[in-house]
Amino acid sequence: MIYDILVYPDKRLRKTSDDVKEFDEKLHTLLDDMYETMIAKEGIGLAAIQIGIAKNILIINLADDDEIQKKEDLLEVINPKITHLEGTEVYQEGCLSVPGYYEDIQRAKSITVEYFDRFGNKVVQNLDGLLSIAMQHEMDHLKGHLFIEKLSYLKRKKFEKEWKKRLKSEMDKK
Ligand code: QAP
Ligand code: CO
Repeated sequence: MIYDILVYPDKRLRKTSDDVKEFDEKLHTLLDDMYETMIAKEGIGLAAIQIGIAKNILIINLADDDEIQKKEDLLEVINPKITHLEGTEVYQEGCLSVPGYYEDIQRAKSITVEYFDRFGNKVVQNLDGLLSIAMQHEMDHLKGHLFIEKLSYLKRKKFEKEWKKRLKSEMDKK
């Protein structure tokens, strides 16, 4: 099932998500639906809160060197915690909940993250490059945060002005 994606400034995106307690069939169906939704909307990452479900669940599926998004590379991440951050890196980010907007964002370059897979097995990973950026971006969603909150004051003001204009023109269309 393909869900609708919540779009900024939907207040539900600001909710803090809760830990998953049961690694059951219901969780597996939700993960499958999140994957189907992410692929349908042409995303590389999705947090459950973006479809209105306030659970600590996210998925990431980056393209490989041949620019193919392979399901075998899919990361299913439940109840993640960052235990180490190192360095800084700037990357031009986007978000399915802020469609059409992209801006440079600074984050840690590499991280150590601990989480559970769909079966409740614990996973510890050191991440670098785009995976590290994507994990930090998606984990922000679980705390109710969006990447636009990291913009400088002036860039945020410009964004808000453009976003309002766009929402208004979409209203006028209807
Ligand atoms: C998060 O982002 C991310 O504006 C995932 O019109 C960001 O999947 C991971 C998307 C930066 C790594 C680096 C955005 C699709 C998808 C749009 C996404 C759009 C259509 C964004
Ligand atoms: Co996002």
